[in-house]
Parts: sequence; C-alpha cells; structure tokens
Amino acid sequence: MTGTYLLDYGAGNVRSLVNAVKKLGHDITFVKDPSDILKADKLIFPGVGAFGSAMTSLHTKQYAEPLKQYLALNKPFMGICVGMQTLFEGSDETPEIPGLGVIPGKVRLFDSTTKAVPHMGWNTTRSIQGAQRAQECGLELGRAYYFVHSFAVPFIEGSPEAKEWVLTTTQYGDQTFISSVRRGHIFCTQFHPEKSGFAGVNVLKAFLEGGAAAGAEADAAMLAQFQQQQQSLTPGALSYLAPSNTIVPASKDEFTKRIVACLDVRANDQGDLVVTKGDQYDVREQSEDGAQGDVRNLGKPVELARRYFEEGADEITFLNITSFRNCPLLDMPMLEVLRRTSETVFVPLTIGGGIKDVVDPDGQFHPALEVAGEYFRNGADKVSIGSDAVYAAEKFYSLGGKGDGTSAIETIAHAYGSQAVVISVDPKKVYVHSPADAPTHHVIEPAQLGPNGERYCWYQCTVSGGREGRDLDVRQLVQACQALGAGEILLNSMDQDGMKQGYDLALIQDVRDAVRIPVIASSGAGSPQHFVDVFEKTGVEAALAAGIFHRREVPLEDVKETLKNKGIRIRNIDA
Ligand code: 1PR
Repeated sequence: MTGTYLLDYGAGNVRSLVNAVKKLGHDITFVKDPSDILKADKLIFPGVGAFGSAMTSLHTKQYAEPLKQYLALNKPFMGICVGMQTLFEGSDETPEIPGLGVIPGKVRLFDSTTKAVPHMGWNTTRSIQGAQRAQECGLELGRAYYFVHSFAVPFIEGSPEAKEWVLTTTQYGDQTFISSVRRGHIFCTQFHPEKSGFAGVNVLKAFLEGGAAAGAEADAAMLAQFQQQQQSLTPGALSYLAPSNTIVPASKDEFTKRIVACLDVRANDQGDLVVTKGDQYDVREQSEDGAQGDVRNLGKPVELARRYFEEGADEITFLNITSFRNCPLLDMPMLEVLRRTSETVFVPLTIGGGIKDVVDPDGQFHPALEVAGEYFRNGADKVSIGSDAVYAAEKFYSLGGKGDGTSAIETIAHAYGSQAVVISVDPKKVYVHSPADAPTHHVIEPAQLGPNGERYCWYQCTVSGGREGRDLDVRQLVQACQALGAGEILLNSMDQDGMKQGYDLALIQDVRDAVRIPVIASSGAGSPQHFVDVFEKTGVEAALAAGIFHRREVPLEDVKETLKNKGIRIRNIDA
C-alpha cells in the first residue's frame, strides 16, 4: 500500500504525531516491515529517545538500508528530532555507533556550563535560505516551536552541511545550532512540530500537502546546477557552493520561559476521576467545625487540559496524586486521559504518579520502564517520578554516590532519553536555630523566621504525597537524580502549595544553583506578579500553577501579558 508512512521503532510518544496527521485529514500507516519503507509516498521518522538506541533499532529491524535508499531516491521525508540527527554522521551521545551519514556533520552535546541542558522549551528559528524557503515548509520565522534535546548539530558557517542542507538555525544561550534542514524532498526539524501548537501543525500540513515538495523541485535543480558548476571548477573535488540567496542569521537567543498548567487528578468519593487541588496537599473541603469534607472537584481532566492548551499553556502536567496507594499497570483512567487529551492538545504532556515498579493484582510484576512505556505510547512526552526518586537517591548515596543501573530514573532515561524523565519533589521546610542542628543537611536562611524565631531551615524530602518525611534534603535529592540521568526538576513546596502567597524563592534559587538541568518552579502562585518574581529572581526555566488557573482567578493570558510587559520572553498565545 502506498501513502504516508510512519517509521516508528517503539521508543516513545508517536500518538500526538499520528493524531495531528489524522486531524489534518490524512491517513498514516505504521512501517511494519523493511519493505514498507520503499512503498511510502511520504515517510515521517519521529525519532525519540537516545541516538544510539534509535540507530540500533534501525539496524536491528533492518530499516537502515531501505531508509538510505529512500533518501537517495529523494522521496518526501520528514525527520523529527532524533529522526533528523540520525541522518548525520554520528553523535557525541553514542560515539561508537555511526549515523546514516546522509548529511555531513556531527551531533554534539550542548555546553551546560552556560545554560540549562536539555534545551527544553519554546524557541524561534531563523532561515539562512530566505523566508520563502522556510514558508514553503510551513515555518514562520519568529514563531516559537517546541524543542527538547541535549544534543544538536552546531551551525558552522561555510561547512558543507551549512551550504547544502541547513534551512534554519536556532540560538540557545551562547550556541547556534541547526534547527531544520532541507534538500530536495528531504526536510527535517530538530523541534517537534506535533508538540508546537498550531504553529507546528502548519509545518506538518505543509509536508503532507506538498509545500516543501513544491519548492523542492526548484531546489533539486538548483543543487544539481551548483554541483555541476563546482565540478567544472575543481574537477573531482567534493565541495559545495552556497545558494545565492543565503542569509547569515543574526544570533539572538529567543528561548522563552514556560508556563505549565498542572492538574492533580484522583478519584473522588463517588469514584469519578476529577481534577482536584489541595492547600498544603490537603485536597478535602473543610467544614466550619474543621471536619473533613469531600474531595474538591475542580473539573474534568481532559476538558481542563484542552482549555489550558487553548489559553496558551506551554505544557500540561497531570499528576495522579493517589497512585502510591494502588497503581496497577492497567491504570486505565490515566491512560485514557492521556489518549483523549492528545487528540486535541498539541503541547507537551507530562504524567506523574505511580512511575515505579508495580505488581498487578494478579501478581504480575512490571518494571517502572514498562509502566513509563505504557504512558509514552498513550500520549505522554515525559514521566514525572516522585516517591521512587527519593528511594533512588537514598540508594545512590548508600552506594557511595553512584547508581546501579536499576532505578526507574536510570532505566527510563537510558531507553527514552533524560529529557523524558522529570523528578517531582515534594519538600517540607524544617526550621532550625542553627546549621549545627541539622549537620547532615543543606541549610539555608529563609526569607522569614520560623514560628519560634528560627533563622535557618532545611527542606526535607517526602514520599507518598507528603505523608512521610525522609532523612534526605532537597539538594541531596536533586543532585543525585541529575547524576542518575534525570532531565528536569518539578519543584513543589508543601508549605506554599495552594496558599497563593507566591513561590518559595529561597528554595527555588537554591535548587536552581544546585543542578544544571531545567527547573520548574511550583506551588504558591497567586498573581501574575508572582511569575515575574520567580523568573526575575531565580532564573528558573518554567513556572507551574494549578489552583489559580482552575478557579479562573488569574487567567493564563494575564500571566503571559504581564511577563511580556516586563520584558520576559514568553511564547505568544497560539492561534
Ligand atoms: O510519588 O511518584 O507516585 O508521585 C505522586 C505525585 O503526586 C507527585 O508528583 C506529588 O507531587 C503529587 N501529589 C501527591 N499528593 C498530592 C497532594 O496534593 N495531596 N500533589 C500531590 C502535588 C503539587 C503541585 C501543585 C502545585 C501548584 N501537587 O503539583 O499542582 O503545588 O499548586 P498551586 O498553584 O495551586 O499552589 P509518585
């Protein structure tokens, strides 16, 4: 059968891509056999995870050779993220495994001494082949797209790949990297169109409807002409000439801060799955006499997620907050929530709660990797690990500061990449009069004195939704998790949660300084100014809120407008 094919090797969330393609009115068939590749009229390769595992899968499934042939035939191809990287010669991520070598150049690790790595969030592109060529591919220069990667191909002016392949570049901190390539009918993006809101859907549309291909005829003819000219100038030499309309992009970092909407989900007393919200983690209504009432019901998960996508949320996080109780692998409600959400929401989705080794009621054991895999296949882009991360950090220190390769963090990061592993931290402040009162913990001076005039505090990690404190501080936790391979920290605060008094800036600053991976500040947002404060004062990459959005007390639009007016870069609300 001919048509559009998807090259999936089972490594991650391709559901959103399939949903986006279907929403655009196109059918898509999964490649099941190497011979399917050459049958395709159009082929999409959404590489997910690590470069090495992607290449290994291509070889094991015997896809590599037909894929090379398909590319040599210059048939319409769209590579996404690792799907683009595999076309290069190799990657720092797995130096021993070569890439397909279709494009000259190597994929390199970002420098994390000057910025958070992974590069995770929304950033713009600049065309070096002129705006028209970018437009043919559905790209709008200056519009933000969603990136998530630790490795990228540096843009080197005058290099063979720059002259022959590079369509756009993107600036991240002090580094300019290749964000899309195009030659003939081959078009690849480092960003994820299927996660880039309507801007990304336009890119997919252009590919499916032949925008890139339309301009590609001229492109291929022009290239052939260049190569001919070149050969006549220097016979036999392999060198390239730049297209005449090459524009060298100005370097400008337009990486934006992210606003994350968070949905704490659980079953209420009637057994319905609802979005709830606690104050300091207590999600039940309080009656006047102090008695505990029903679980607060602030809406339905799928509907609320869609509302936040439409209002401009840059990411959506679902936390299954009672998963520590009983969490069989077939936790159908959350899988169903993800499946349905990914039909209409085209920004990254994170799922947390219960990412750990589980035993089903029938006694069957499922490792955390399998649990996470189930969530990725059903529409999650990242999983967030709470309690299990605390246990993994404790083990890390008991082994003298190393992992043994078995933790959920290590196994999931290895298979799906660090960027897919978020650590959700639930810390609680413990006040002390002097640092000597907490000799084994990292002590800081909070903004306000403790209830008994204490000048210092440390932040104790908790498990099981804050029900149990452990002998581990937040700095110990986040540093251990980073070492084990986590890609991002979601930093809650049990003290600030639901209080609308602003984020705990001292805690957030301390964590931001302790790790190189991105940090999402969470808990306590009560006004747009609180977002301004957290970005201006701590330098975190993202800020999350729940209660004020659910209750429509502060619209997401107001938060973005206020940040923009203060000169903080944010993604414009999509249309
Ligand atoms: O331990 O891996 O099963 O994960 C459980 C997950 O559930 C953890 O991510 C943990 O944070 C979360 N969780 C457990 N119990 C609760 C609870 O509230 N009773 N929710 C809970 C944590 C905190 C935030 C909240 C922000 C922003 N919720 O995510 O959304 O504080 O709120 P605000 O803007 O209204 O202040 P595991």
